[in-house]
Amino acid sequence: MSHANLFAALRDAFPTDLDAIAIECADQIATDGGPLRYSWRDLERGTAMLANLLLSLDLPAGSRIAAHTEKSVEALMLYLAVLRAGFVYLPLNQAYQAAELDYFIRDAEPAVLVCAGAHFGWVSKLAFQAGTQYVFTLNEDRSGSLLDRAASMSDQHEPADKQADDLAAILYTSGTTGRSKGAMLSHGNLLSNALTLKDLWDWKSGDVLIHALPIFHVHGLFVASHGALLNGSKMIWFAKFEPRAVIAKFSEATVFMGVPTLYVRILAEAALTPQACASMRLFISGSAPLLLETFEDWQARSGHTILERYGMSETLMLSSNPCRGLDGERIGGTVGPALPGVSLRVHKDDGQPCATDEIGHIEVRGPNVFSGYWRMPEKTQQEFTPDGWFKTGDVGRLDSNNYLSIVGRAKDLIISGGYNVYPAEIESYLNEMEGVLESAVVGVPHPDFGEAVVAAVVARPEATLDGEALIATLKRQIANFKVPKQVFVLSELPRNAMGKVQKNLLRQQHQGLFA
Ligand code: MLC
Ligand code: AMP
Repeated sequence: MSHANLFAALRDAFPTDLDAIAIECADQIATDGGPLRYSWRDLERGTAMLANLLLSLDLPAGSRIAAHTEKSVEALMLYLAVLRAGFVYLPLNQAYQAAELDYFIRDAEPAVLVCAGAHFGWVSKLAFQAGTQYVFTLNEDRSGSLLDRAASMSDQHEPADKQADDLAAILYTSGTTGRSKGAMLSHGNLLSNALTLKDLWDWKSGDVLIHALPIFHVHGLFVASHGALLNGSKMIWFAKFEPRAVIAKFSEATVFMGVPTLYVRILAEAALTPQACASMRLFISGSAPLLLETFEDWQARSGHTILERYGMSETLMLSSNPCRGLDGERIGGTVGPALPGVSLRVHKDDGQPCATDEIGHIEVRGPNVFSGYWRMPEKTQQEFTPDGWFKTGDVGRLDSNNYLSIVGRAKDLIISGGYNVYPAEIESYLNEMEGVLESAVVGVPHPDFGEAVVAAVVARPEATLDGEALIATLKRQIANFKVPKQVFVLSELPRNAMGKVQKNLLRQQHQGLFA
């Protein structure tokens, strides 16, 4: 296919009435005092003007356009404009601090970076030092140089001609041993996954999506946004998740997507009742394990059965519980069968296939699977089997109905509130600190975040450490969600006979810390 631009496919699905509301902001007020609203025409014109702005900069083909901004409809339009103009989108969590951002910018070498005006000083310094040509600002109140410059651009633009395997976005995932890796996703990866989910999740006319997730990860940026756009569905947009306000909007919506923490927080509200959810047809959970308790509580309190699905940055969505009753039952504690067109297998350590219900490594193949890590060919090769399957790093089993259950992770990864935290990265920061001899970071159960980051540190001889002081230092260095909720000072780390730190003992010891 020569014209495989994802934006073109999304735009083809815009309703014929371009003046209909495409996005209604639930937590932002327009100048007339009503809710801030965007029509389909606004999306069409806004993305054309932004695409024309990018093209006016005379950037080389394949240029990366990085966004380190708050969630806003304009930030979503920037993403769509990057696709439209044929460049490569690089979303970055606004919580990232200087050292983290510096790494991404040096690695991805974006030609353009968009950041909040309040951060322009330090962010532009990093970017210009790394060779970025243009730094624009985009603020929560829709002010800033990006929109100022776009305002004088034409609102006509023909989407760039793209092949299915042309790069559309790079999503950074932290590495288990050090450097973060940029997963390269193509127009074809994104479009094939979006089309599969449109059908599987039975998107229909009249559907309205509540969008309450951040837009710098797969879940909010791709799964949720593409789903609504490809169906020409209105989105009720939350710049920040607020459980009571979300419940109040269920009566105007039909579809909601969240990480488990969002479901836990909504369950804590008395306003969650079957009546409040009467117009809803589908609640989807993913990005982290959904506890069976949450699944069952949700059934009892809302009258709806959550559909749990499984995916990752490198592969987009992989498996899903059924949506339509005739496709089967939604089973709590499982992430359902592989998506149509996606192949999924479970293999033993020796590479042999596991029997039904036997636990092993989850490996996948399909049009959704990324082409590799940005500028890391060796790393890419390591993550694929010789016969071309991607090793997810997740551990699970397939039952006799081919439903997958994820039972653990081979990768040393903590998922806190849907965000990935790699212990090795936090340990490297702790080990650099004055007085720290060594450290070990683990995840322990947490009622709100699912898992919470906890660290154990050992002081150098003669040094005295204070856990709170270490936390305060980390808060100035790394994104807030990565900072350990507690740091324990130990005289030594538990080790096995081979000298390896026994993280499982640390986990066991602090199992009940947040119970
Ligand atoms: C915030 N905090 C967290 C945290 N989020 N701590 C641990 N884990 C998290 N996820 C901390 C802050 O540092 C702060 O600490 C305190 O909690 C309050 O911060 P906040 O900013 O007010 O929190 P809040 O806005 O309420 O954020 C919580 C949240 C957010 C659950 C809404 O984390 C969130 O949106 N998570 C979703 C992530 C997501 O979209 N993941 C998808 C990845 S895609 P202090 O100490 O400063 O007070 C993927 C693939 C797939 O995985 O399959 O989908
Ligand atoms: P990310 O790198 O942010 O894309 O995170 C991907 C990881 O999130 C996967 O490899 C899984 O470990 C985890 N994940 C995603 N969905 C689920 C789910 N439904 N249940 C358990 N883990 C999940």
